[in-house]
Amino acid sequence: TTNHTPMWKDLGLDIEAHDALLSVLGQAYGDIYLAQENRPEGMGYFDFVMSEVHGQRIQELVDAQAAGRKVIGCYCVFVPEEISLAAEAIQVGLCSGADFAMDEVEKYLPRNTCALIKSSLGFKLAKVCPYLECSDMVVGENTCDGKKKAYETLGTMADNLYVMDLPQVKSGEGRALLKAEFLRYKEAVEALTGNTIDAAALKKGIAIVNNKRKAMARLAALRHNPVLPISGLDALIANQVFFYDNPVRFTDAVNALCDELETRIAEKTSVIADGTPRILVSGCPMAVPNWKLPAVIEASGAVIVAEESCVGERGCRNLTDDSADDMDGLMDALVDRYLAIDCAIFTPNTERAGHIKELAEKSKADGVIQYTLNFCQPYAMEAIPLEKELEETGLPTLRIETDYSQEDMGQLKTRVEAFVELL
Ligand code: BJ8
Repeated sequence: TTNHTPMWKDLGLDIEAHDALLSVLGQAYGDIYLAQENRPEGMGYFDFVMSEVHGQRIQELVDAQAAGRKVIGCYCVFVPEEISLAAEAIQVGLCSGADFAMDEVEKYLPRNTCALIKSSLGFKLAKVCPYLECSDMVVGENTCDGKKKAYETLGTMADNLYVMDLPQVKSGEGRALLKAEFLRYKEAVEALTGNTIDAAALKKGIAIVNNKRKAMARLAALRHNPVLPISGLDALIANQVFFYDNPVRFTDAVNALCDELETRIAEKTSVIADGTPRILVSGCPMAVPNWKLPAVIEASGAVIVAEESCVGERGCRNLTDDSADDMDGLMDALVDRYLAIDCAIFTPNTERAGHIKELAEKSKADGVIQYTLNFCQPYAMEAIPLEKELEETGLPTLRIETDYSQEDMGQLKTRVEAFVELL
């Protein structure tokens, strides 16, 4: 294997802290992922990508930069990768799925801030994220209050932060704001890259991202089968890798995996025994390496068959209509596609309940686990009426609020096991 340390040093990473992070990550991946039985062979690709998450992929980004391309890091599925790609930029998700440098973080953010936000700042303060350090531009978005205020703090530490405003209401005015912000983003990306985006380039960007989302929709649909060809944990890794891999190569890998899963279904190769309770997980996004709750669920004798999450269906669900041939038509199509995302920061956010019910039905879920990060008001608030609504349709639900620490593992296991036993 290549020694990536010189590259990490060049990026300004704290090598010692970074080594510690990688060893924890590798250990967790081995314990949670590689220990699973009867995995599809196609997961080998994702195992490799995960093993090289700070290595080969970063080398690719650095090489692309040497060849004149730009890297854009982002924290939310509202940042349109189609536009980034249209300017030949590479867009990567910035994970924020682990606690790091929490003592330092709490000098800048209140203790009662969600783990995802704390983690994003922790990775910056500890200098352990090569994606963040190699990004030419980092995009923050005005979604929840915690994130938008934390970006003000991040902005004092990074000179390449670009903040995208987002509507909170899906009205005509809200749509106009999103369109104006996507146009402003397009200009910012053009200025960053020196490339002008025309309709043909945008169409190409839309096609690449549509294909990636189509592959994920195919994977999601295969999990609806009673013969379950893949675990929820493995599907989650595909959903997580979605955010930082080369999009075309990723799409091919997911489609190859899906071919294999189709064969598994035809041959009745299931990863579960008949009667295993099927769970839909709904709520906050799970960024790498946040595998805590899924690992607990799948160790408790249940299996996850769908994620109603931005790292999952909410993020991938809709395609962009690419039928227009002019810039304005394509931008409108993009705005419509993104405005359909039913994130809890919107008010009202009535479509989400329908989506969860539909997904539960399609995936033949026996129960829904609502996953909320501690102190995440938007998802915690929605969880209460959602629980009522789901239970009225006969779907048992469990509300979990947790963070990235291991402190509540015992309690988490007990609650999940008790819920699974009910199903
Ligand atoms: S579109 S879900 S990726 S904002 S967990 S930071 S909401 S306090 S992540 Fe999200 Fe975009 Fe919406 Fe999706 Fe705030 Fe809650 Fe923390 Fe959250």
